Amino acid sequence: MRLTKLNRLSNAGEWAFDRVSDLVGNLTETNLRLGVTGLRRAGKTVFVTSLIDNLLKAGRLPFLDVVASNRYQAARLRPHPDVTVPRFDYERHLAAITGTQPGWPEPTRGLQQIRVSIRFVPGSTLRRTVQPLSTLNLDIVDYPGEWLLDLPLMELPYGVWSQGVLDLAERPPRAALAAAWRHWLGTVSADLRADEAQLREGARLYTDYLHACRRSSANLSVVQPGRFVEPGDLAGAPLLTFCPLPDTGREHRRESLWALMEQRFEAYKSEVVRRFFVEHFSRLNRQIVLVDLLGALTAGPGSLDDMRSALVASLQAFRHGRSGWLERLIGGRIDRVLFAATKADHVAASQHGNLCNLLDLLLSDARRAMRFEGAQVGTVALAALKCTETVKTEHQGRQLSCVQGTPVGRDKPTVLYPGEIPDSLDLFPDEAARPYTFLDFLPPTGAGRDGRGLPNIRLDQALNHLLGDYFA
Ligand SMILES: Nc1nc2c(ncn2[C@@H]2O[C@H](COP(=O)(O)OP(=O)(O)OP(=O)(O)O)[C@@H](O)[C@H]2O)c(=O)[nH]1
Ligand SMILES: [Mg+2]
Repeated sequence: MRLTKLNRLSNAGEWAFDRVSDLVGNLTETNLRLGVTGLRRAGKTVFVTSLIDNLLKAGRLPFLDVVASNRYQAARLRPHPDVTVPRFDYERHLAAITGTQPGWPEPTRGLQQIRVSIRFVPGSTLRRTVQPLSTLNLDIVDYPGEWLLDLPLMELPYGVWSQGVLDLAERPPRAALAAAWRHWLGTVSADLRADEAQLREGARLYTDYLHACRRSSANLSVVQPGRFVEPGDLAGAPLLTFCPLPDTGREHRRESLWALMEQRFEAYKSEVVRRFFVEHFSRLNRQIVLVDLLGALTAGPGSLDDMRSALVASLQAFRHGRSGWLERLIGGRIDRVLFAATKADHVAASQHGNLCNLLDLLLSDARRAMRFEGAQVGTVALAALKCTETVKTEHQGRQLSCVQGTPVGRDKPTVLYPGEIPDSLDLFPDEAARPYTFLDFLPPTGAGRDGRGLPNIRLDQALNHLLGDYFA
């Protein structure tokens, strides 16, 4: 059966989608789980919102092969088969971005997921003969970035985790933030019998320290365990009443402070972290790692190192490598990964090449390890929502590439010269120097009102890498 070419735009597209469903009764569907990985404020929620909006409207993905070759029919949101997890509130996030007073979605406080089904004409003649129209169900979860940092805990015994946290807390800028908790540690003995009140007090002071890290202008990423600062539905649960302790080197008696803390830590690992991983991350097929490199450059050298170690440790929890058809079906290995420097619209287009190179350099070991396992790895500089335009201005006889957009806190578009992105990791002249200031922008007024999808930078290229072969 030859299908007529369908209008892709919004309502007409939905109508066409229904008609096609009726016409083609026997479709086989492929499910693909995309892992959107990123630390706090990396841009996950905005990315998922823009991804869905652009797939639904498909008017701003010119270089996505399946669109360019006119094989993209339409997409629509469908109920997720797992009805126990709240749905990703795409409509609310989109409304925040495109409202009369454009703003950003709130930080994510819990788990949400969504399924978008994409219908397309297969690229290969053979596949088309057997199946004129195919469906790809794309499943995505969104979660607070803080929870990602829990994944490395799965492999760590309590003593090793404690020592790592204590070492970090001794050094600036954390030492000052951890002062009250470290003082408390000096007043207790890990070997003595402990009661619930002591556990609660330790956990409270440690949580205060984690909140202080999160608030710090140094933009610290290593904030563990994630549920201490973003508890979701676990607020107040005894599972969250533990903290790291210095090891005395002696044997720890039952009911000692150490033994009780260790029990809670192990329960947290199995009840919270492992469950989160198994239910939502263990069967991913593809992964995009969103990195707010510009935010880390603005915050200074400590922030960049901190972000790198947090990301590298988290990525080790995932299984990367080549996967055959069976693994694709049941999940288990991530065979394509894309590292993305987000918010590329903060800098002029001429800087995107350097931004990409810098991300490559920063995470080169992680990329190599994934490649070694057989995964295909790419890097891109993207903006899920393009909030600025690149404009040229002249300054003292020199042509400068600037960006024009409305910075957060202002009410009018402004032309700014955000500076240049370095092309090496030798970024900061000295420890205290902060030579980079990349401002945050508001979403542009009227974004996406033309019904073509949210304006973006290189979302189509990202999708080609992540999903392209599924559309073949
Ligand atoms: N200019 C620009 N800013 C962006 C873009 N994406 C995200 N941002 C900015 O980054 C902030 C965080 O984005 P989110 O998508 O909420 O980040 P997240 O990773 O979901 O953060 P958590 O929910 O806290 O884990 C937004 O409030 C915006 O200020 C983008 O494409 N362009
Ligand atoms: Mg979010």
